[in-house]
Formats: sequence, C-alpha cells, structure tokens
Amino acid sequence: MKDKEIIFITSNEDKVKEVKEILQGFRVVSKSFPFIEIQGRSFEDVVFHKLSQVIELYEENIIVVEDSGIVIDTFSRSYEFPGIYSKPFLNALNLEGILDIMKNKTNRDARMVCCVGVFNRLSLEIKLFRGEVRGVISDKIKGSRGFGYDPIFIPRGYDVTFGEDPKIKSILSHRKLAFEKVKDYLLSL
Ligand code: ITT
Repeated sequence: MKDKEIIFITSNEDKVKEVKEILQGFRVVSKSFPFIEIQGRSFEDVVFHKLSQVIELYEENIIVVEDSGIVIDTFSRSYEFPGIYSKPFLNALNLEGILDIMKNKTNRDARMVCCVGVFNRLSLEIKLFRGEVRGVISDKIKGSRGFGYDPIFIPRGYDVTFGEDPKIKSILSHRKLAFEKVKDYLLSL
C-alpha cells in the first residue's frame, strides 16, 4: 500500500488508542460517527451495517470500522450473548450487576471478540477480520485500566484481568489479533 493512511470510524477513543498502537507505521485518522446499530445476530452483520452508513460519507481509500464485545458461554446457545449487545448489556447492568447475575454460575468461560470491516475503495472490496481471545469472568472487579469489560475479563493462562494489566491486553487481545490480520491485508495491497 503506497499511501499508508486509513480512516477508522468509531466514537470510542479507547479503541482508537489501541488501534493506533497496533497499526504502527500507518497513519490512522479517526472520525467519530453516531452509528445506528442493527439488531442482528452477529458481529459481522453489525460491521456490514456500520460500513454501509459511512462509505459514501468519506473519500479516503481505506475505511475501517469495527464491532466488538464479550461472549459469555453460560448465556450463549447457538447465538453469541451479549455479543453485539455488549454495550447496552453493560450500560444496563454495570460490571457489578453482571457479576451479580453470574454469582452462582460455575461455567465462567467467556471470550472477547473484535470484528473489523475494511472497505477498499480502489477495488470496491469489503474484507472482514475477526479476532478472539478466550478467558473467564472474574469473581470480582479487578483493575481500573482499559475500558468496558476489561476489569472482569481474565485471559486464559493468566490470573489478572485486562483491567489490571494493559500490557497483557496489548499482546493478546481480540483487537490485537483482528488488527494484525488487517495489517497483513493492507501490506499485501
Ligand atoms: P463504535 O463507535 O465503534 O461503535 P462503541 O463503543 O459503541 O464504539 P461497540 O458498539 O463495538 O463500540 O460496543 C462494544 C462494547 O463492548 C463497548 O461498549 C465495550 O463495553 C465492550 N468492549 C469492546 N471492546 C472491548 C475491550 O477491548 N475491552 C473491554 N470491553 C470491550
């Protein structure tokens, strides 16, 4: 890719910070946009819908959006829950409320998911990239770094939450995994 500029459209500054760190060597310009989020089933549905709202609004060649969240196994069946509803779920219950409804759950398995959509104006292609990190929901809120679910998510193989150790998050997060794939795609252009 000659012109290493991408436009990342999100209203979440924490996402922007993480993505800028992952996509070092690229010029990441961020723009805030009040997305209308469809009540679909999958992260991919939401990402397509987000892209459809912005590709006519911006002129840049590479337009990036993402949808992310947590999937808690004990609440999921063939669907991923809260999944694309991670934001309203957290807004409604707060971390305390989520831990409260999980109080008696023995299965605390969860995963964080990041789905990225890239629109390439030159080829008119849309590419989707997914990153996931498995872990468990902690018993207590731990750490105040990061954002969202970070203080209650312990990645597999560790005993601290993403909220306690942003360095661990920066190495193995769902966003890191998804945007490393984006990086490979951009470098292949
Ligand atoms: P957009 O403008 O990009 O949509 P948003 O904050 O509305 O920004 P989402 O719709 O993708 O983002 O909602 C994701 C929710 O999932 C977000 O509110 C967080 O609570 C949670 N989440 C996503 N990534 C996370 C991460 O890395 N760590 C902790 N929680 C995360």
